[in-house]
Amino acid sequence: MTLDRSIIEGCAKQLLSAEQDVREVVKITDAYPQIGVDEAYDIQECLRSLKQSAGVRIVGMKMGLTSRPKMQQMGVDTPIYGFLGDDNAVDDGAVVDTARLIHPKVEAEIAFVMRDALQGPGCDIARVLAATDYVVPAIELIDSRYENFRFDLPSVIADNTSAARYVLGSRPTAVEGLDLETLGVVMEKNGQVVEVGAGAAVLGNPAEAVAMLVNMLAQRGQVLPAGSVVLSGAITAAVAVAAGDNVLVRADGLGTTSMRFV
Ligand code: OOG
Ligand code: MG
Repeated sequence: MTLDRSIIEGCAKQLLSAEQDVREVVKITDAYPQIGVDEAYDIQECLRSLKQSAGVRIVGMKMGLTSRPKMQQMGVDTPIYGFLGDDNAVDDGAVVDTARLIHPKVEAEIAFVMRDALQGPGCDIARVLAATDYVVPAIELIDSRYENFRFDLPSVIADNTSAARYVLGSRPTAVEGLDLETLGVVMEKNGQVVEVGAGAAVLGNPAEAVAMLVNMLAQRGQVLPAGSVVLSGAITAAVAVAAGDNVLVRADGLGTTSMRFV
């Protein structure tokens, strides 16, 4: 089914202004129940073009809903992808202003930084590892533009999978010799452990999420460019944050990364 171009652009503009004005909107499928997954990625691509026209540089991609805890938390059961712009990047340990966010939540993730471009179909874990420059622990801050963080699959895809901010650890680690499946990850909020998990929570291996991303991009005739940052998806459920909070993620052997909220 093809959706009228004016509807695609209208949805993308509405989601962009919701983000800019820090305002919730009703999910797009309430107004347009005919929007499916393909049309939702059309809207996401339109949103990406609008941001690029406004000067945003695309620095990478993210996978979402790759773990059982996240699928259960959000009531959605298929992995999805979104894009990361330089406006989403935050320096390790930096302060994030909650006044610019609607209802922020944080997730513990493993980020891949790609040395080589990857093209699907047929991408697998071995190709991902061979193309990876290094991995680092990451915190993804998600902020759905929808009321009460409630959505269906097409709505969250159109909303760039709730992408808002992310921070990467500052110590790169090569993947050679690393067991990404047993890699333990701990999330602390204000010095208390709030979530724990291991890499295998993400599709059995976080590198599998990167392979899936590459294969999903191929379905739309796209590649994962060299130099991309890839957030491989939350290992644990997402945790709500507010002004005054400090969040730190520690990954076994990879060091830590943190965000502070005002
Ligand atoms: C969708 C984005 C999920 C992840 O890592 O699973 C995501 C959402 O839960 O709002 O980024
Ligand atoms: Mg995420």
